Amino acid sequence: MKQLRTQIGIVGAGPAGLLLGHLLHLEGIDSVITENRSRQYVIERVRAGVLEQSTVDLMVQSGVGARLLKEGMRHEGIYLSFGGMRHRIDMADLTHGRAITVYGQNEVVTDLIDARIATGRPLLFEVDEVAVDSFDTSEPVIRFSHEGEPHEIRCDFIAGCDGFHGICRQSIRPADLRIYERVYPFAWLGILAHAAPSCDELVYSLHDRGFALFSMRSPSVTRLYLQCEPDEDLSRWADDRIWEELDARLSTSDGWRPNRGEIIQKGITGMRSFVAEPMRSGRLFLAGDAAHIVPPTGAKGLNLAASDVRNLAIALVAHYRSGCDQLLDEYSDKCLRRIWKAQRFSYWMTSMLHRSPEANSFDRRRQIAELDYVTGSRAAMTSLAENYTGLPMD
Ligand code: RFL
Ligand code: PHB
Repeated sequence: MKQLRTQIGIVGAGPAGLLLGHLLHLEGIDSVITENRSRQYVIERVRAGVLEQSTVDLMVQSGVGARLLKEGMRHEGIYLSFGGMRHRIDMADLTHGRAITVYGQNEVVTDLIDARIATGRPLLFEVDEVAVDSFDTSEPVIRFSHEGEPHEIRCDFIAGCDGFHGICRQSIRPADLRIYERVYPFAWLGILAHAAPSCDELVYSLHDRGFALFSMRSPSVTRLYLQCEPDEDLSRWADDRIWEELDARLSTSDGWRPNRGEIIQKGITGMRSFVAEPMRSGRLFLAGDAAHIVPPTGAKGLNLAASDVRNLAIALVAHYRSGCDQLLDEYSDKCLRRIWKAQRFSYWMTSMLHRSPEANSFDRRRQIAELDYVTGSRAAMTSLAENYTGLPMD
């Protein structure tokens, strides 16, 4: 058995775990990051694309923003499309200059892994049989096996950054957690295509055949999503059928539609809202998707992971610098206020833009009226813009 000792044991090397390890490193706090997947898998997993202004600011201020500033695509507006017309929301104008940046989660994770490796601090991929224990004592433990050898990390605190399916939240006694959840009766079929984006900004579209989203990853790669059935069989979606459906749902009467190109990735994403409260049990702190999930329509998941670990890092620094645990005690409540606002926004965007099988003709007319209002009222557009570009982290 190999024994290790660290200050913070971090489970999961997604955006939450890696960014936390980085922020702690900057403050001279030691950590070990354990990840059950391979480095390549973690980097190649296709997920988020939209960073809020404050996530960009956090990356830049903490010294991992150089490539993001160079390659990220700053977007000052988005389009809402319905009835064959695209309506632009000028987010920067409505929010005194705030914007979003399109930069793939793959790139964020790549930059954070590079930064971690440069510090020489441990980051262990492909660990197995991970378990967390004794977090109700002053010396919690993480156990796992790595390269065939059992390991034990003793630490001051555990950060559960192991995503929705991870083991950290599941290790907390059910009686100590309150769970809030909604599962939506639809999913997203997402593709990446080698095609130059035909529009400079994202297009969220509601069509009678369902939701569609036009996004991008680079000047030569388009990212597109279609609302589909929750149990959709990907093998039923030949490339031609995907393009026809995207054309039907996205093309507008001014002749705009997405450019086509070779499809290089396809996947289905379920839609769920989920919150576990509190985000702490003893010396185990949950952050990111381990504690909460939002449907992707609001583009909030990765950004919430960033704001959680920012709060956690600040609280841990206070603990080590001044022996004061007030911020650790306030961590869950502080995060949850922002999380619930993002839940509200993501739920609202999702219900405004998807065709629900439960909706009747009244609901469909009301949805169009909602879009008509949101794209016509400066007050409504301002509310959308301030939420989409991100509410303050403090
Ligand atoms: P992650 O990214 O799931 O990372 C958790 C890590 O923990 C590992 N793990 C374990 N490690 C050790 N031991 C165990 N027992 C473990 N179990 C699991 C996992 O392998 C993984 O590496 O969670 P984190 O760090 O909290 O980050 C959250 C974000 O990944 C997520 O919220 C976003 O991807 C959500 N999301 C979006 N968020 C945005 O902010 N903007 C977007 O535009 C956006 N678009 C999206 C999205 C998510 C999507 N999918 C596929 C779910 C679009 C899509 C399609
Ligand atoms: C993406 O580019 O993957 C993306 C963009 C906006 C969303 C969700 C995903 O709301």
